[in-house]
Parts: sequence; structure tokens; C-alpha cells
Amino acid sequence: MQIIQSLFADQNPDEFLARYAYTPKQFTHAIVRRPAETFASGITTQHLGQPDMRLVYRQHDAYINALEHMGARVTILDADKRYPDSVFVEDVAVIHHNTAIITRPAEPSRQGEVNSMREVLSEVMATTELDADDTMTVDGGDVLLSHATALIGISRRTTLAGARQLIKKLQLVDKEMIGIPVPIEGVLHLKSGMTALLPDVLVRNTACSLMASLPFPSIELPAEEGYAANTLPINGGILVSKGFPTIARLAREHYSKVIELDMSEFRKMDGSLTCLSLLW
Ligand code: CIR
Repeated sequence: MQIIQSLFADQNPDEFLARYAYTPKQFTHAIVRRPAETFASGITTQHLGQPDMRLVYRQHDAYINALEHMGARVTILDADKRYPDSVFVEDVAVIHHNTAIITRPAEPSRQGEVNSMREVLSEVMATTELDADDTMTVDGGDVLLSHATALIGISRRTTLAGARQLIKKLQLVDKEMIGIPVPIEGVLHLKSGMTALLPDVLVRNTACSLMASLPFPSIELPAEEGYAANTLPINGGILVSKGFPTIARLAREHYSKVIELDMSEFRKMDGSLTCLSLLW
């Protein structure tokens, strides 16, 4: 909280926005991983029943098609049944300026996921690591990155020490980057609670309590539609979760290319749109 207040205390909000406006990135590449046959034994806080594996595969295929439709070349990694949650590739790396910062996921059952992702990413870009220090954990789902700012959720998964180190690593590849730790409660990751709908405008799940004020305005979704706050703007279009009228309307108001994807089976395991890919 103090970090945020001191960051913005002497800033004129208009100047701040002009300098740090969230500009959605253009992505040419994506990495996804096929769902593991062990998917249903992953971690979840939801009480929505067991995922139907037939639907899991179908929804994953639709997700890949949507990324391709938006212009990304998608690399599809084989399923890894040792790691039930390994389909959620977003959590194991943060990519900026063609550098992958390999994260330190908090959950012991997910920590091994970083090894194969490090190998895959190191073939196509520079990679770096967070220090092996148990006070530092970071899940990529807590990192909302734009060209100039990184909002980093301090959550059940990401510690302040981890966030601070991630900010340092980001600043090594981009000295203009400003990192903003945002303590959250009520949702798994920061991006389960908010994503950028537009440059400068976040869309929020009201179940996500913020222990700090944000530098950007936000639109709150109706409580029963909060899950839809996880959107994926990509290359001038946007992917949104199917079955949520408010986000569908907002997306159509602002984007000409909107793809609604049924995420029901990933939601059962606490996953949402952004979790299923790494983009650059
Ligand atoms: C987990 O609890 O780690 C997975 N079942 C869900 C991770 C979702 N990832 C994300 O929001 N970035």
C-alpha cells in the first residue's frame, strides 16, 4: 500500500496516464500446453464439480483456434500428466521484450512445471530466473503487464518479495518499466480479478478486494458475472468468456473482433482465459 501511495503521491493523474497508459501489446507467438489426463486432480478452490475431459479438450482446441484467428502462431506442447495444472502455462513465466522471466510458483505441486517451460522458451528467447529464495514466489497469473507497467497481485501465490524481485528483473530488460504491487483478496490471482479491457480501462470482478488504489479507472462487472473480468485483448481483438452478457456487450462496443469462448471446464479448476497461454 505504501509503495503505491508513494508512487502516485506527487503524480498528476493525467500525466501519469499519458506516460503509462496501458497499451495492449501485439503478439505474434503463443505457447499452450495440452491438458493432462490428470487435469481433474489439480488444485481448485471452486465447488463446480469434476471437469468433463471431453469438454476440456474441446474447449482447449477452441482456445487455440481463437489465438490463431487473432494472428498468433501457436506452439502446442504435449500434455504432461505429472503436473495436473500444467495446462495453465501463464503461471510459469513472464515474458517481456523477448525475455522470459521464469517464475517460482507457490504451490509445491506446480513448481516442477518451470523446468520444461524453461527449456522450451530458452530455444526462442533469453531466459532469466528469480532467486531461489523461499520467501519469493510469483505466479504469472498475478502479473498484468502492459508496455510500460506491471501491476503485480500480492496474493495467496505471489509474495511482496517475489513481486519486488520480478520488478527488478523486468527493469533489467526495460528500464522504463514501472512495477506496482497490488495486494488483493477474494480471488486466486490478480488477473482472476481484473484485466485491461481497453488502454487505460480495467474491467473488475467485485469479488476481488484491492488493498490499494489503482492508477487506472475500472469498470465493475455485476457480481454474478465477475468471472468474466479475465479477458484477453490480442492484436486489436479480444477473447472473452462465453455466457456473460455484460462483458460481451462491452467487448462488442469497443472491438470489431470478439470471440466468446466457453471456459466452463477450466473454471472448475480455477482457470480462465489468460491462464492458458504465454504470449509474445
Ligand atoms: C492452480 O490453482 O494453480 C490452478 N488450478 C489454476 C491456475 C490458474 N492460473 C491462472 O489464473 N493464471
